Parts: sequence; structure tokens; C-alpha cells
Amino acid sequence: MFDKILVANRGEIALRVIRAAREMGIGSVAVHSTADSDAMHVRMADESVCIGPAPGTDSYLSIPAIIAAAEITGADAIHPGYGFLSENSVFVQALQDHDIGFIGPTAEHIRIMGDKISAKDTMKDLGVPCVPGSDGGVESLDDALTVSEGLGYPVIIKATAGGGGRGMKVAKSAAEMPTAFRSARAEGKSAFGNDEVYIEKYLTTPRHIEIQVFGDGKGKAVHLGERDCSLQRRHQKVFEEAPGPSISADERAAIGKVCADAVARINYIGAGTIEFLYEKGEFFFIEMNTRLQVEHPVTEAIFGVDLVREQIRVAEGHDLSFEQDDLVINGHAIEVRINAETFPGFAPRPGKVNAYHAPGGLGVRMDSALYAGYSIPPYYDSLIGKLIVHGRDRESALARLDRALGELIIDGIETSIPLFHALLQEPDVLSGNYNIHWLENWLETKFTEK
Ligand code: MV4
Repeated sequence: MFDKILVANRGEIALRVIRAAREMGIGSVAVHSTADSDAMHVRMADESVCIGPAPGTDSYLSIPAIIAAAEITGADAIHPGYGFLSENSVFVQALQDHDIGFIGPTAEHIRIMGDKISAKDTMKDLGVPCVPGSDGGVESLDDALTVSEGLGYPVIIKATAGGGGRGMKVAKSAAEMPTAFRSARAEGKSAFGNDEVYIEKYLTTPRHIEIQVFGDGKGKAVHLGERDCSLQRRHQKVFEEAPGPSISADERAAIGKVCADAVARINYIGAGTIEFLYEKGEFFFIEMNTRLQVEHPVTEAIFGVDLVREQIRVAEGHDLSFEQDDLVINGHAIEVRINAETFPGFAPRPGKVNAYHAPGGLGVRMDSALYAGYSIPPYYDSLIGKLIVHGRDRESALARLDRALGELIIDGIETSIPLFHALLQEPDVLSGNYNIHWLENWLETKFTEK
């Protein structure tokens, strides 16, 4: 049982964790950089510790500073949120060495899934369908050409240490391979210090469908359906929904069972997301995220569960508080990410929020650390809020989103709110007819001078 949790994060996700802890009677410790002294997570937590200067590398990413903060406040465990140290196996190992709990998976599972080749090998062995591709890493251009000949072009070359779309190159033919192969390796080297690459068949028009899983660390696991996160720009999701408009109940049950069985077999603990590309009715595994995700609230809305409470409970050693048969979908949920940025330029615009009014009413959830008078610092990412709506079906969720966006006031800075007003005018968005390329194609045709 935890008496006190340290939240190694900031912004809306820090509030999310503090709120769950408070409802469980658990105390909370906020950590913050010198740029975040006035941030809402510091105000909302029971205690706070300044852990360093403004840049993330000197504060929210500083393992020694965060461990020291846990030691001096007597925190039993750390919740990492998302980003920052949430998928850092060195951090998790250090916590274990200091006898501080980690609310998340084991260092070993984080390490396995962080290496994209070992993640794929593991998932393949566990019976999860994967994108056809090279068997492990590809060492030379000759091997790359041989493997790609076998797969058929187009292929995609990916950095083993990659993620977030960096270190990825598409080759449409053998002629494009030398350049694509060399630049994927170089990008892997410079971005992640690792030039190992692997090759997959390139799927041209898939959707991004991710399955939420949850394990108890003792051989039991469940799935909580899928989220469709295909509407992305430069690998940043902007609009996520559950259930996926293209996924049938039978498909959900089948792929969900494969995923739950897989993570049960490895004694996975806590929340995880298994990412797939979905094309022509088939699922192809690409990556697994070993953390709570930004878009977890859409899953919470349709299943009526508290995923952060559940993360804390299993970290304390409890069994899951629900079984697969208890998990029934109710209605439809949509999340839009509100960023401090221009539209359609997508340039970051930190600054002072003069007025803030969150929407409310039935089926509306606004997760944000904003308040009137707050100055958004320029050091961190531009996500300043998430608006999540829930309705009895997709159509009512869309109507509710439009209504809630109309109530939302953020004065003083530019935000992505106009993007969502524009998207809600689009027949393809209204009908759910989109894939991973839809948003960038739409932006290019509608907002680029030609
Ligand atoms: C792919 C792909 C097509 N075929 N793999 C992008 C980030 C990383 N998570 C995996 N990514 C992709 N892998 C194969 N074999 C297309 C993408 C991709 C993508 C995937 C999900 C959401 C948006 C995307 C945008 C561009 C490319």
C-alpha cells in the first residue's frame, strides 16, 4: 500500500495522477523546474520539490534529482506520466535499487519494447500478427536489397532504436534503396546513437489502431478495445477516438484476445498499448508503448474505468479490479488535443493565458493544467489541454465535441481550436473515413499555396 506518490511529470498528466491518488487517500508530491514554480501541478499536489532549471534535461529528465526528491519527501512510489522518464529502463532500475516503487512495467519489459526489433520478435513469438519484414536487423545494403526483393517494393527502413517516426525511410524501388538505407542508418545514429535498422513491407494506406492492454504482473491481463489515432501530423496525434469507426465487435474481440493473452504470458504489469497498422481488415503489429498514453481518457470514457487508479492498484500488488467479461463498451468517445500553436502554421506559441473557461455539461471532460493568468513556458511541449467528449454513439459524440469546443475559451494565445472547428466541417471526419495520411493531405490541399 502506498501512502505517498511522487509524480515525475508536469501539466495535465501530473494533475491526472494527483487526482487519482487523492481519491485513493494517497498523498502526492509534485516535482517542478524553476520555470514551473507557478504551475497548476505544484499548486494541486500536497507537497512540491524544485528539481532543477527549466530545460527538461536538467529537471524532469534528471534521474538523480527525482530520486533525491522521492527520498527527502518519503514517497513510496513514482508515477512517471507519459514522455520524460516514463519508458526509461535505467530510471526504473535505479528506483528498484533505491527501494522506491515504480507505477509502470518492469525495467526488462521497457527495455524489450524500446528496442523495436526485440519488441517485434517477442510479439511474433507470442502470436501477435506483425508486418512482414526482415528477420531482425539488416547489416548491409546487399542484405537490404535481398530482403526487399523478397518482400516486394515499396518497403520501409526503420531504426531499431527509433520511434515517433524518426529514422524511417521509404524505398519505392531498388533504385531508391541505397539512399534510403544510408539515411535511415545515419538518422538512427544521430537521433538515438544506434545505426541498426530493420525492413518492413510498406503499407500504403493503413489506419493507426492501438489496443489498450492491462496486466496484473501475475499472469492475468485484459484488453480494453482499440483507439483509432490515424489523424496525425508529423507523428503527433491530434484527434483520437474509441471505438474505432472501422473495427467490428468480432475484430475487436479477436485482436483484443491476442493482445491480452500475449501480455499475460510475459507477466506484464500495468497499462500498455499495442500499436497496429490496420489495412484491408488485417492488423499488423508495429510497436508497443509501455506507459499510460495521452489518449487514455477515450478508453476510460467508453469502459467506465479509471486507468490511473488501476495502475496504482496493481503497482501495490493488488489483482485487477475487473475481468474481461466486466469490460463492456458504452457509447463513443473522442479526444482532441489542444496545443499552444498557430493554425494552420503549427508554430509553437507559448505565452500568457489571460482568460480560461473550460467547457462542461453531460459527457464532457477537460483535462488541462491551465488557469487564467498562467504563463505557458516555452521549454516543454505545446499540449495544453485535452477535450474528451462521450456520447451514446459516434454522431452524438461529434455533436457534443462541436458544442464543447464552442464553450472553450482560451484567451491571450493561439491554439489548435480552429483546427478542430475546421475538421468538424469535413465529411470524411464526420463519416470516419480517414487513414494515417488523411490529415497531412487535407492540410496540403486546403492550406498550402500552389
Ligand atoms: C509504417 C508505415 C507503413 N508501413 N510501417 C510511423 C511511426 C512509427 N510508429 C511507425 N510509422 C509507420 N510505420 C510500415 N510497415 C507507416 C507509418 C506511418 C504512420 C504510422 C502511424 C501513424 C501515422 C503515420 C504516419 C506516417 C507513417
